[in-house]
Amino acid sequence: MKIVTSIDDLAVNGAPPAFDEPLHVGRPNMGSREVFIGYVNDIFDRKWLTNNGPLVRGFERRLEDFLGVKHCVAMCNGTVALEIAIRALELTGEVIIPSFTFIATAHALQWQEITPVFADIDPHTHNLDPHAVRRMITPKTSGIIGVHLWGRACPVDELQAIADEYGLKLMFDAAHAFGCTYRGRSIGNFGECEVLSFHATKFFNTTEGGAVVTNNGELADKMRLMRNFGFGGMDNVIYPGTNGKMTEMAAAMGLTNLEDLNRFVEANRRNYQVYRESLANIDGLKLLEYDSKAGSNYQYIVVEVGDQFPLSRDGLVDLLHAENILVRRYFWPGCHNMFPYRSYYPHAGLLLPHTDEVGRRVLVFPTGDALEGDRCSTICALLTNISRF
Ligand code: T4K
Repeated sequence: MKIVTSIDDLAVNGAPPAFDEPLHVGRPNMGSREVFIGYVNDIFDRKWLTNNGPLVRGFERRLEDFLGVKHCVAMCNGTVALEIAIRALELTGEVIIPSFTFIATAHALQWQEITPVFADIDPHTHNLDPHAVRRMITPKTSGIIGVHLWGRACPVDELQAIADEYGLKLMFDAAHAFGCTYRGRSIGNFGECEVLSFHATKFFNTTEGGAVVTNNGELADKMRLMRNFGFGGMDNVIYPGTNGKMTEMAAAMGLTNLEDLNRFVEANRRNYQVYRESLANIDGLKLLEYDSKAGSNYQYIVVEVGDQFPLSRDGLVDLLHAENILVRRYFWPGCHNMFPYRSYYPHAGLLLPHTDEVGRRVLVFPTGDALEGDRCSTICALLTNISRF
């Protein structure tokens, strides 16, 4: 473990870094190589690569069982899954979303000429503030997309009450929340539908991949048509559609990784506990705590860098990157400050004070099963030493 007693021991000042190899946020969790190769051998023998193959169908059934949801429609990635869900729900005009999210949430609307309207977040949870959502409703609003940021459920009941009161459709971007719960029920069961991402950087991955899960059979059928160009049978197109299909290789990775899901969660939970105990003693670093009553995948280690810390958030980023700890500033500076939204709404920040404040402070640290051994403790020891300079 690197010992830091003075600023000369820091890599930014020319000393060797704490880690020889970069530690990434989003290093993929990998299941068994042998199990995956077994699936790949079957794919080679079967010569069935995509278009609703047996592994994709098996993967969908496994997710339905795991989440306790009636329908899972697997897709090529989370962004296309969002686009298809939005279109299947016939959202139009304006849709309310948080700005403090990955850009895909906003782009999935803008891509289909629907206006994303940004509502502010609760600074304690980083999730949508229902009061702020209420303020953004106009006669053009057709829906709300809640995002379960960092895997913490957003205020589902409050958002549903607003949607019911105003006759809006509510769906969720659950890209971070696979394996999480809200009030004892799996995420995936709320709103009209929920969208999952299985991108390589998610704690559970299918290389690229995603899914829409819903308890509404009619909606699921519509999305199945939409992900396959609208084919209702051979030579028979009955709906406008796109290509949102998951491949057999992606499903093979998903089926492989499902077998190790508990190990991934356990590794994340252990890492989270190390960060939690160590950061509790450091002034100016605040770990976003997971709700101990809710099931979580613990996939993001989210820290706010406050004024009491001797370095600014960005100064800390430079210092840690030099040590090969590749922390990320997710989701700074907020969608409203990114192209094209910053030119559409140059004054949006006036209504998004918490988004701007949290965005300026937030830093996401590496975790996952790649952080085995005492790597977490080394990161925390380094932070403790820095805090004393
Ligand atoms: N909604 C929300 C709320 C989301 O967060 C996302 C995606 C979506 C929707 C859309 O779902 P998808 O269409 O992606 O399924 C990453 C991911 O690309 C993105 O999936 C994710 N959210 C977002 C939060 O993070 P970047 O730009 O940070 O990726 P990148 O390439 O910088 O990778 C992050 C780190 O992971 C790097 O340090 C390298 C490491 N890495 C990455 C890959 C791909 C690896 O070690 N191995 C790898 O294979 O966006």
